[in-house]
Amino acid sequence: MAGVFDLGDGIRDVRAHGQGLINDTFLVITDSGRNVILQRINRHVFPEPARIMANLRVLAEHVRKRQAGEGCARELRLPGIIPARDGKDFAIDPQGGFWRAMHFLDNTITLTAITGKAQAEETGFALGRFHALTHDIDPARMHETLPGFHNAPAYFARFLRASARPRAPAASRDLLYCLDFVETRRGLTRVLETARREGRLRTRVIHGDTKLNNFLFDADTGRAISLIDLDTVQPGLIHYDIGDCLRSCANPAGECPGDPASARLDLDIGEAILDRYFAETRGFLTRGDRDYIYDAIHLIPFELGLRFFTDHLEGDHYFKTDRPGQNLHRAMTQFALTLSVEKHEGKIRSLIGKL
Ligand code: GN1
Ligand code: MG
Repeated sequence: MAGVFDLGDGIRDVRAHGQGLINDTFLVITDSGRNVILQRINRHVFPEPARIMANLRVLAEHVRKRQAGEGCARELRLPGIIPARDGKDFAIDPQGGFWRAMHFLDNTITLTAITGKAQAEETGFALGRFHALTHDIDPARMHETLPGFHNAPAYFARFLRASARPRAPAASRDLLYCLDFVETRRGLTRVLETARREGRLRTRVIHGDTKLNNFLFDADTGRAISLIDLDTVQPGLIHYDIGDCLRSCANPAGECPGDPASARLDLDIGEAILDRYFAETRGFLTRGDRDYIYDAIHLIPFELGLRFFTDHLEGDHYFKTDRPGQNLHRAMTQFALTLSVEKHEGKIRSLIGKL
């Protein structure tokens, strides 16, 4: 499909790229050595992928104007869209697959784990800057690309349906553990949605998928220069992004450690991320926003564990897997992280208060 896009050059090579669990991603290298990201969007997950591209246009234009106006010292770069030869922002293949192409930001790297305070601060900078740049976009201008994404009570309802189905009699210990873990945390799933419904938290434009490998760092300086994977940019609570960022960046064990029990929240990394995040968002983050940051850090790993677990119960049709049982293992990992957050609740709350 690479040839359908207006690359202005021949194609030397196309290879699989990244570790995304939803879309298929390829790196295209052109004859003159330029790198382009080509993606097939998962249509089972994103019902109307054209909405993604429409949102990207709104985002790019807004961010361009804001950064030009401010002449800011440190820009956050966003990957630019490469249109198809017919001028559209995407192309449909004969099987109905939805493809799009974006510029690859050269001389950048992604990290598999945060190894020090400086990297943690850089992640906090990038997320804070992203929110600072987008907080004044009217969310009504953005489509919902993935309806119900981060609606934890809806995920819980879905879990109840999946867990009510008959199972093989010899349920594993891990499975029974997860059932119990989820059932005892039903109330947690409502915390952010209730605050939103009652007007204590307001809807803004969010990134939606702030895991570590969506942050790009300059290969020479190590500074964060971009946040990529913009498919879930849509109206939502910035708390989802903050919780997801700590979930992913402040757990040194990652999403697939050998032993799920090794997942934990590293308080030093978490503090460095939040410290820098607050510095970037001081201009608009409210007291009320701060009141729910602990809840977000608590909820989002639980929510992802619940999503992995439900996918396991439903037969692994949402997240890509390499082997049976992988989604159960991923769920156990997120639940161990949730437990670690619960264990450190006092410390996390006091560091949020202090920053
Ligand atoms: C999925 O596809 P990817 O890797 O960008 C998922 C996120 C999860 C993440 C966990 C649309 O993101 O919500 O946090 O996996 N994206 C979607 O690795 O469901
Ligand atoms: Mg994604």
